[in-house]
Amino acid sequence: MSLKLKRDMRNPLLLPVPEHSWESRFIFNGAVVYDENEKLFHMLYRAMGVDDVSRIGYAVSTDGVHFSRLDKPVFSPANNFETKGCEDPRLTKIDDEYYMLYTAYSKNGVRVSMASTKNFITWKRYGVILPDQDDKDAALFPEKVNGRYMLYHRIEPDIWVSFSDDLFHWTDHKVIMNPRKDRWDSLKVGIGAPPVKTSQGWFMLYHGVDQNMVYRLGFALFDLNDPTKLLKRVDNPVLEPEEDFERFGQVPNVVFSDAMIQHDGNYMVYYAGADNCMALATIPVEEVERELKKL
Ligand code: BMA
Repeated sequence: MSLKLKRDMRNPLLLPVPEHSWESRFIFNGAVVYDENEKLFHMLYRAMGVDDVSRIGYAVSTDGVHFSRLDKPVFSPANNFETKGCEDPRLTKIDDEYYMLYTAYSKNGVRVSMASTKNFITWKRYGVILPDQDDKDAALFPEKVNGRYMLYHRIEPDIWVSFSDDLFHWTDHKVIMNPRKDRWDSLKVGIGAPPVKTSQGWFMLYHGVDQNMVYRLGFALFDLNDPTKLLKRVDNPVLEPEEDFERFGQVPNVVFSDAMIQHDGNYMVYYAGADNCMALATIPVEEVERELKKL
């Protein structure tokens, strides 16, 4: 049996809001965290409106399905690296602070940038944190591994890892995962959500792109003590564009995720359909554990 994510019947969960000029056209690629104390799901999503610049909007939910949204963006371009937008947030809680890695987009290309918040409204901005070259799809580990912070990022076409002692200075950049020839992830790969720590290893959701530019999602497992070491990779995609809202939109044939959380015995994967709207798909944790053991 191959692992498949199950779509929520209420998809799509969030759509653009025509009355809000900053999010009137597309909303997608949302980061989601669940706060155990507040019992709330917090979402930061990428929004595009009349000026084609990406900003970050905020939504909150008690059940992970019905979200209430603010009518203004909570994070907008603020420097020369971001003139074309702040894209694709990924959230990781470290101590009592949420760190957001995002793509800063300008005429110079894409760069990995970082900001942090405690309330999703007010921010500390740290700017570009990785070397000055095209780089995106970055996600922080939720804890130090062997005494150092780690993040995954993507320099085309591979997934890379970098290390830091303080979260701000990143070194020892190294490739950890490549595209696979003649497969659904043959052109490029990139991290989906920040990796989740499990007893079997660091569990990773990633996206793969094929020669026809179809975006699909897959699972991989990395060594617990050395997350530069790829242990297993599921053969087939766990989600691929099938529904109309995934096949038609700003960019056709795309399922793209920035968020996977463990909640009530399930992995909840928040993903975007066709760079257009937000949706949810889930899979029982126990099923993933069982199937990964067989690989
Ligand atoms: C990637 C990113 C994502 C987007 C995807 C599919 O390169 O730009 O924001 O969802 O392409 O278009």
